[in-house]
Parts: sequence; structure tokens; C-alpha cells
Amino acid sequence: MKLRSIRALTIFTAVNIFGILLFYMWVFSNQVSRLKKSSASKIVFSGGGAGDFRAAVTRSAVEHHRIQQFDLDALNRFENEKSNVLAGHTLKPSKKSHVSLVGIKPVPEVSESDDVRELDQSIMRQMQEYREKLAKDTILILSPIHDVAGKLKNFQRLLQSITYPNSLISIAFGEDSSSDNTLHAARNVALELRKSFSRVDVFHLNMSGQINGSWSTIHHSKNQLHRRGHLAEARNALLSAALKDQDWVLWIDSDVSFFPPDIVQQLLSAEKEIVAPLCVYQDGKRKRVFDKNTWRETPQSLVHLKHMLLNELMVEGYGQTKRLWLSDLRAEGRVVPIDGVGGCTLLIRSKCHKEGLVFPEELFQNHIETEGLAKLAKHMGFGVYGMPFVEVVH
Ligand SMILES: Nc1nc2c(ncn2[C@@H]2O[C@H](COP(=O)(O)OP(=O)(O)OP(=O)(O)O)[C@@H](O)[C@H]2O)c(=O)[nH]1
Ligand SMILES: [Mg+2]
Repeated sequence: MKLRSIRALTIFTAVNIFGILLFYMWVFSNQVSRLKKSSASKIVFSGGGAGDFRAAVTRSAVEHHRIQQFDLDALNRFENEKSNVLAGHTLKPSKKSHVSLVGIKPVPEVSESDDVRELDQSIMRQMQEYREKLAKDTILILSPIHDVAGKLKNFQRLLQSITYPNSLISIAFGEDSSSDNTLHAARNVALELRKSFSRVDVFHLNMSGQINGSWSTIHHSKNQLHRRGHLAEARNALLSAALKDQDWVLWIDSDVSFFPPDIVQQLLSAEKEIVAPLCVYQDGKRKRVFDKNTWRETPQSLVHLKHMLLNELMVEGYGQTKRLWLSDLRAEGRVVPIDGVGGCTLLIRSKCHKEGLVFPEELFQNHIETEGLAKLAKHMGFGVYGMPFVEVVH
């Protein structure tokens, strides 16, 4: 009798445990299928920290390449997904993070304004974060110079502020056809820079014919083929005179008024072959995009390009664009794929130049100089990227 009741109790307990197990399995499988459904319908920024943000960004980058192929179905899917994620600021901060990503505006279809929105410093810091690495790569900083005698002292101070080990950096200036004493000023600056940098050269390039005159003459749209063609020639001449065995070439225009002291580390951290930061200028209280040559194509701009004649030059910065300037790509993260670059500040892996990447002096796919270089780079299979949170001030 006693034995029978023990047996009954054991069976009763086993059935109960089995039932509870079944119940938990049912709850678990329901949760899994709910999660699967939600991640299929939109990109989820679960956790929302920088890592998750970047994962979603990678996905967006893949979609971007489909846009370039004019796959309209893919484009629609991309647009739907993008609006799911970005509309209403779905960029949720992690509970652990003190940084809120709210405030970064969604990527528009094309850039309508060149205003650069001021972001909370904590967001800027988070998006500029990079992992410190042992510095071993050598860098060649190249600056074409022309009629900038009065600006070279400031440029010297900026170069001296660079925190990347100066012993790994060499610098070369390439001057031609100046009407002031730029060449003399550059030689004096070089004497100072040689005190800390590995090597500093000043080349007087054997060229002439640059457009001189007022700012409006130099920048008149009808002069751009000539102006930019000449600049491309100067850049190529400087490159072939100065590039030895350095790992990277960092192009910096001599008339920039500020770049962050860790500009080299920032750009290297992208680990891309070609990288441009966001070049801005201060217009009173407004911060605006200066380098409008750094952009991403859009379906609209590609249609426009398709209808251009082979000998037509496409330039940016003269009114409304059909493209996306780098400032408008911030919602995608710290390193974003682009299609055009300016030369205000531009990092290029030397291997690319050594394999034939130059600044087109004539039209290449309707573009010239730096934008031509980006087109050529893509044609050669190199990656072209921008860092919209790294700001250089012109
Ligand atoms: N060697 C050389 N350098 C040039 C020539 N024209 C401009 N540069 C330099 O190339 C860089 C870019 O030229 P900028 O004239 O500043 O071009 P930009 O920034 O588009 O236009 P700005 O609004 O005039 O500053 C600067 O470092 C110039 O000093 C040229 O004819 N020869
Ligand atoms: Mg300039």
C-alpha cells in the first residue's frame, strides 16, 4: 500500500514537471518566432550602442551599391526599410550608453541644404571614437600651393599640431606660377617643419597657366575645366616627385584653417583605401559644407549623368545638387561609402597611386581632378569612403 502511493506520487510529480517543461518550450518558441518576424520587417537597433548602429550601417552600405545599379525594386525596398528605421528617430540609445543618437537627421533623397547641423558634443565624441593602434604606417602629406604666402604660417602650426608620430610623416609642397612669394615662404616653413618631421621637401613645379584674378573669376563655372585640369596636373607632378615608399598619401590643401590634431589616426581608423572627412566653413553663425566635391550619387544624379555628352564636365557647388553631400550621410555612421571626393583633406593608400590612380587632367566619366580620381578609383576597384563626423574647417 505504502509502495503503491509512493509510485503514484512519483508519476504525479513527473507528469507535472513534464507539463511545466512543455509550457516553457511553448513560451520560448513563441518569443523566437516574434523576434524573427520583427527583424525581417525592419532593421532593429536593439541595444542601440555604436556596435549595433554600425551593423545596421553595413547593411545600408550594401543596399547603396544596389542603388548604383539602377535596380528600382531594390531601391524601393531600401527606401521602405530606411524610412522604417530612420523616421521618428528609431536610433535608440542603449540603456547603458549616455549618448543619444536622436538629432541626427535621416538621409534625404538628395541634399537640399549645405547647412551642417551642430550635434551634441557627446554624439560627436562617440562617432569620432576609434581604437588606438600602434602607429607604424608611414604617411606622406602633400599640399599643392599657389599664391598662399600669407596662409602658410597657419598651415605650419596646423601641421605641427598633428599627434601621429611626426617621425613617421614626411611632407612635400608643390608650387607653381605664384605671383606672390609663396615659394620663399614655403622654404622657410620647411626649415621649421624639418625639426620634427621625417622629411620635408618644397618642389617648384615646371608648369604655368593657372587662372588668376578675383575669387569670382577663378571660381566661375566656365573656368572650372581649365582650373581643375591645371590643379590635377599640379597634384600629379607633386605626387610623382614626392612619393617614395610611404604607406599613405594624405592630401591637405594649404588654406584649410583647422583640422583635428588626430586627423591621421581618425582617417586611418576607417581602414579604407580612399577616405575623405567632412570639409566645412563657418559662415557667420552657420556651419556649411565647403567641399561639395565629396558626395554620393543618387538615382537622380545617375539619370542626369546618363544623359550627359562624353565631353561635358560635371561640377558641384553651383546651386542645387542632385547628389548627397557627406554632411547628409551622418545617419549612416562614421564611415560611409561615397562616389566623389574633394581634395581639401583626402587620405589615399599609396598602393592605389602606385597601381595607376591619378587625378584625371582631362575628363574621366564627365569628371576631373579629385572627383575624377574618385570615379577612376571605383573603376579600378578601390573603395571610396567618407567620414561625416570628422570635420576639417576651410
Ligand atoms: N601648385 C598649384 N597649387 C594650386 C594651384 N591652384 C591652387 N593650388 C593649391 O591647391 C589647393 C586647393 O586650391 P584652392 O584654390 O584652395 O581651391 P578651393 O579650396 O577649391 O577654392 P578656394 O575657395 O579658392 O579656397 C590649395 O592648397 C592651393 O594653394 C595651382 O595652380 N598650382
Ligand atoms: Mg581652398
